[in-house]
Formats: sequence, C-alpha cells, structure tokens
Amino acid sequence: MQLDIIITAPVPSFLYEPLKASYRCHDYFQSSNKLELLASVSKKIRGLVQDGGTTTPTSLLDELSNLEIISVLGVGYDGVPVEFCRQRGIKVTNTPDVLTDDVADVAVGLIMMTGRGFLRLNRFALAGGWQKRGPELTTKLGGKTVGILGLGRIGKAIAQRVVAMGMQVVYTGRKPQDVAYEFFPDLKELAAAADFLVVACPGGPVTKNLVDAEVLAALGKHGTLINIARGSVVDEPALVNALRKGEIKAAGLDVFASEPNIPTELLTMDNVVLLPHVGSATVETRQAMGDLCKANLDAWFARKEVLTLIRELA
Ligand code: 8YV
Repeated sequence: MQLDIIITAPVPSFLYEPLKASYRCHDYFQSSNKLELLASVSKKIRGLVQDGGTTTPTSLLDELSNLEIISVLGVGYDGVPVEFCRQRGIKVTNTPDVLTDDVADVAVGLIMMTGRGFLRLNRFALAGGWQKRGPELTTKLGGKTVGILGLGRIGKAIAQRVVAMGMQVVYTGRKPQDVAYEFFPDLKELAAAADFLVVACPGGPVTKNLVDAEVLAALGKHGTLINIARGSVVDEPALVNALRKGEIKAAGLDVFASEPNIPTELLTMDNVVLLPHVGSATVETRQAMGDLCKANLDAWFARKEVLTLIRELA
C-alpha cells in the first residue's frame, strides 16, 4: 500500500513523477482549497516535501499529527521549524553536497561580473559603445581579498576557487577551523579587510540581518558584497542605501529578502549584478537534489534511516 505524502512547494517534474510512482502525493502547493485538502488527508500524511525557500509553519505541522519526515529539496532549511520538529520527533533532511560546486561557481561568477564589470561591458558591447570608444578599465582580481562569512561546504568551495584565481581568503563563522585561511572573530573587521565580502552562511533567525549598515560601512567604498546564501542575512534596505550613497563599490546578488521580489532601486544600478536565485539551478544538480530528496524519504520509510539528517537534529 502506498504511503501518503504532502508536497508544499513547486517541485520539478523529474522529482514529482518518481514521487508519484512511489507515494500517494497530495499537492498542497497547487491546491486551490488547502483547508479542504487538509481536512480530508491530514491524519494520513507521513511525509512532507518542500524546497529551500518554503516556510513551514508549526500550525501546518500541528495538523499533520502523523508526520514522520520533512524532506527538503535544497541545502537550506531555514524555513523549517527545526526545534519544533526535534521535539515532535520529526526527521528533517536536506540535499547538501550535490549542489556545493554549482553554488560556489555562482559566487565566483558574481565576483567576476562585479569586479571585471562584465555585465556593464556586455551592455556596452551590445549597445554599440565600442564603435565610439574603448571599454572602461576594471579591477584586477588576483591579489585581492575575499572575506567569506560562513566557511561551510559552500564557503570552502568558494575559497578553493578564488585561491586558484590568485586571491587571498579570510573568513568568519561560529568558530575557527583547521584551514589555511585567517579567521576573523568579528564580521566588521572581516568586512574591513575584504575587497569582496561573500555571504555563504545559513539563513534563519541567528544570522538575520548580520550584514547591516555598520558591516557595509566597514566593507567601504572599495568593497563589493556578494550574496549566494539567503537574502535574510543582509539588511536589504541598508544595502540599497549603501549602494545609493556609494558607501560600497558594488554588489552581486543571487538571493533576496523577499523572493521573487527585488528592491526596485537595485534594478537600475549599473554596479549591481542581479540573478534570480540560480545557485543550484543546473539540470544536473537539480536532478541530483531531486534524487536525494526522494532517497531520503525512501530510506526512512524502508529502513527508518535517513541519508542527510540536518545538523540540529543529529
Ligand atoms: C534552491 C536553495 O533554490 O538549496 C537551497 O537551499 O536555496 C536552492 O538550491 C531551492 O531549494 C530549490 O528548490
């Protein structure tokens, strides 16, 4: 007999189809009458699938009294009430590792696009500017310092890449690690030392608005902010303000506080590179994430074990 699971996010067909083959899937995300759906199936639901951007309220979990596992399609689980799940004995899994390289590539892409002005130069070439004058000179990346906020798996992959480009790495995080890069206990000091401040830490209440007006002031007018983590880590109005006033040099952003909304002011700034949260958005990686998301459910229901239990529940 198939088990019942609930889907609370827009999952891609290459995950949805295999899920439907193995489970009775209830599409909460698409449902036009969510209350009715819950009234009819809530007690049967044993698993929940969401993505990294979904916020799961405890009120929904209260309805799902027989829920055993939340399988997140994504590495970030800031939308999951982890402590609540721990107390209820609900397993929470995510999809780490398989997306590390892609997300790190995007960070490097944003460093190149902001530092070397690729976006502006692309517009210049397309608009025929080159026929009128030579291109602007931009900033050499080799020798510059990248300050990484959050030296986890993705942070380390970014570090490896920028070291290969001849850049220096310094970092901050919860504690110093056994790595060759200098640790700064204080984020403001890290920002002051960095030419590029790269946000690579998890989202959630602990890191909310960590990059605030003071950190941006410390980054200074020669500094660039790169964010491939979560919009919530950066005080977005403070960032807009710092860019407007020229207090920082540039920004490369893949994530925003209220996705898919981007602050309008950023749209017209030519020192800002904006991406629509594409860190893990390659065919290969999203497939691997989908496979892992389902494998976690399968392992739980077959053997009562999960493959990637998140840290806070371990
Ligand atoms: C995705 C992400 O946007 O992994 C994460 O935490 O933010 C991204 O990879 C999303 O979760 C894909 O569904």
